Amino acid sequence: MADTNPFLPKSSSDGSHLTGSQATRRRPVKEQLTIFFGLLAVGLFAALLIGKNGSYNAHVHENKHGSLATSTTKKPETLRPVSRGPAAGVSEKSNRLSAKVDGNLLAYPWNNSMLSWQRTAFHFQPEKNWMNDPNGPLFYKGWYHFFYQYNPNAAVWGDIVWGHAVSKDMIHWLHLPLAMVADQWYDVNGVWTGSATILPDGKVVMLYTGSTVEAVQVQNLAYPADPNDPLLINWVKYPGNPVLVPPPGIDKMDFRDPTTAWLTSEGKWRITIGSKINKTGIALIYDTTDFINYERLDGALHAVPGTGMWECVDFFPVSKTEENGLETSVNGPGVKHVVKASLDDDRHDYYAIGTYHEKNGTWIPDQPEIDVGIGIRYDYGIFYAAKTFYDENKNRRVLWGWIGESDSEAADVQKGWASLQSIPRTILFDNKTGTHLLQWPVEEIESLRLKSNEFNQVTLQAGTVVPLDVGSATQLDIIAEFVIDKEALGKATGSNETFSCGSSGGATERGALGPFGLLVLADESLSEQTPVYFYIAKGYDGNLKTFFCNDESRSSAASDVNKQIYGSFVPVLEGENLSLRMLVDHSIIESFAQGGRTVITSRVYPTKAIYGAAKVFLFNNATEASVTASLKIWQMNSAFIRPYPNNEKF
Ligand code: DQQ
Repeated sequence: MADTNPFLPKSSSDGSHLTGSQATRRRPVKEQLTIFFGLLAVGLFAALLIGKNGSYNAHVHENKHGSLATSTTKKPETLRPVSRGPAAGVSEKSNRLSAKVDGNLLAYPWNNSMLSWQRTAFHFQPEKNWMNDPNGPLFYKGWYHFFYQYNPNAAVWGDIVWGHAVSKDMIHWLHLPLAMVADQWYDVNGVWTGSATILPDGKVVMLYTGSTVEAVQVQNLAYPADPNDPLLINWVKYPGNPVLVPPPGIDKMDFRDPTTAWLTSEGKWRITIGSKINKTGIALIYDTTDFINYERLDGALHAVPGTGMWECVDFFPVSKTEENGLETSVNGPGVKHVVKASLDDDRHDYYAIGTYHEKNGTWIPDQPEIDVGIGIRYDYGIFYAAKTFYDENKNRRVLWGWIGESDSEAADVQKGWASLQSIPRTILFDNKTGTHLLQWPVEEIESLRLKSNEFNQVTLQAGTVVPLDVGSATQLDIIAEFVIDKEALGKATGSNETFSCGSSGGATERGALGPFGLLVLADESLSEQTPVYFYIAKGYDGNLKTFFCNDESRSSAASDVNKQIYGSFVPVLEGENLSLRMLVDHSIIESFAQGGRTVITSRVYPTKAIYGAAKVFLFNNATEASVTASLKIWQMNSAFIRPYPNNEKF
């Protein structure tokens, strides 16, 4: 089965997710709410329909497991911006949800047992309080180092310093003392995001943004106090800081997040820094020989009108021919370059693949229609401020991303922590599509796999739910393949109706060829469930287009949780089966379709489907096609992330 449609819509009426999300990003709030309530109504209607025609319930599991529509969210949710960050010149750092009905805030009565369950077992998180962006990841003298934006004082954004942890495998982390605190005039308002560069002689250079005493964003230089210390415990801030201040024409609050430096053929180091000019997102570009003095190049590495402030820009090479990562300075034949920007306006990470022109320090996207900020995202769920680094230990490029909460800030305060990091992902150029990257959890995660269950060739008739007996189902690694009935594919009538995950009714919206996939973190009665699924849409022209979605709308009985339907188009090429990998770790679900071409991260907060009550099901909510599924599901061990044991060392 192949999706013959290219990634891009041919016209704006194509209605793919791409077009939808572009439009949505610029829609006024009032219009979004109108659409939201409209969709809610459509969803309820679809749920009613399923109940009415009964086909979903026709299967033998009907009575036991009910339908996907068992507990459609009935209460409207309101997204309320909490303005903490923007006033400080950075993106809003609080989650934005408060559920209101008739003007009253509906706080769910979370108990300690529910909140404790939400803490993850193998994702990186500090022992307590708030975390956001990954900073300066690197491999040094046998240790992986991870730094992160951290509030040591509360479970909300503020008082930002650099947390620090080390690991031998990027999975089993040991917390170290704070690496850098806000103790200088040039970073007293926050030690913000930065990146590491490893020089050819092995020295480590760290560039980071400081928010000064006057809230001006400046770039600062820091380096390890003792290069012989593999743990890099102590850091020295260069006494001549700041090394860069906002250039003319750039607002003092729009100049942040320096990248890892790469070498030019002249032997200079080059970095890029995110900014905006009016509504144009821009990556400013500088050369340096000593990391102290900088020369700004004319123009920009790249700029895209309408995309707003670019945070946490990343720039790195990928190989067109080899299945390994490239060191940041690598250039030449067989190399493409990726630009990624984190859009402050919509809080998503967008990338594009293109060609770097070293001479004038510019980069041109291969396909301007899917340029940075208007095309492909790393992740269609919650995932922001991501950063890659080259891991010389294993010759790979690894991506880290900050995964926020989608519960209420009050619940974060109650549980005493907020935010996770993704499982680090290896990143490769997808030479089959030429447009996408492939993201995949680092192989070390497999060391946590415990006992497994295999399910081979399970037939899922249209409209069925099949329970999978895997025992405890809150820490899982799942791989699955789906083969859809060929006859049904051929017979299905094409339609000119457009589909996108976000504007559909979610897993309850039935088509001839989908949705089908897995229900995770589901209770026995399916009153709580998170469907992760494929949906195949057939156009009038007979072309097939596959979507990969997560539907959080029934993930929790709690009203003060932001429940979304996420997803996007996923290219499926001739000869490929539909394939899926999922990491379930308490309140996080990371899902990878087609080898990591399309990725979705969800945060979900069930109230019943927790501990021993959490279960996994297969489902096929198509009206026509049967699907055959084969899966392997591993229980996952904890990574036992804890403080570094030898505390007297510090
Ligand atoms: N987070 C940092 C900024 C960056 C933002 C502040 C992105 O440096 O732009 O915590 O989340």
